[in-house]
Amino acid sequence: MKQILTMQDLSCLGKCSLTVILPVISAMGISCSVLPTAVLSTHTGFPNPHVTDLSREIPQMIRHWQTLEPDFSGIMTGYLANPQQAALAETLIDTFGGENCLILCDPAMADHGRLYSGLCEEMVDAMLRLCRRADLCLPNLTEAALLSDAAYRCDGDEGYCRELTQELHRKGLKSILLTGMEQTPGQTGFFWSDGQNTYAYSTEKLPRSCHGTGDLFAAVVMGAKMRGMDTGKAGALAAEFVKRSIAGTGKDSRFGVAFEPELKWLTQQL
Ligand code: PXL
Repeated sequence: MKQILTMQDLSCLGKCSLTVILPVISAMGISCSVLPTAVLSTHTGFPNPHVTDLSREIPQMIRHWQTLEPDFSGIMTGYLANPQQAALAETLIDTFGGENCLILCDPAMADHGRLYSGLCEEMVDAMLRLCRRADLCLPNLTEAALLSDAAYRCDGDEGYCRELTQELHRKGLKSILLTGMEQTPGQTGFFWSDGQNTYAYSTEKLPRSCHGTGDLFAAVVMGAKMRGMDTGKAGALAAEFVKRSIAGTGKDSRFGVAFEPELKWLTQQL
């Protein structure tokens, strides 16, 4: 069984990041180790979360793991509590990211045109440096616009996505799966580019947005890549899984998306 390591926060109430990644990766038949960046009482979409920043603990955890020589087939980073943690993620990659280890970076720092509450502007440059280290990056439209210094458009069609990915390649990113593409009204999808080849995928857009769907998408992509799928197929599977999960989520989506009933369907697609 393959083993991956993921570095992101543990938000205790309101499913996102680790509480989404862990069950999805496990259901996909991959073993998942975790490096928590912070423990939050809730995700930052709720007012005034209590945050315990774990930056000081991370170097010691890495040092301990070094004595155990774990073998990771993938390293996946997500929400980081501050810019210094991006440098720690780079150390993690230097230490455990061997030749055959897939590095996936979800620069989970912004949505709907702005940074998540509590994050500072310096996060953008720190995340850009980390994204350069990744084999595959998964920004949404807001994150891609911030990372590439471009104007944000909430209704980004394929042309806009192509421009954003070209600019991100110029900034040093390798393979980019850009989420939130809206080719025509009522559709949502993604645009993938590795600088030479591109691929666009669209599906029906449900008329609501739920918290944690970016993390859910990233988890499925990582799991599917570990199961040998190419990036286009992995993205399409992730998009359909997210859509099914949103469709089954009740009115109050602040507590997260109801992905659990869809896990069986997900495993049947592998
Ligand atoms: O879903 C991304 C995410 C992850 N972690 C925390 C967040 C968010 C989005 O708001 O607040 C703590």
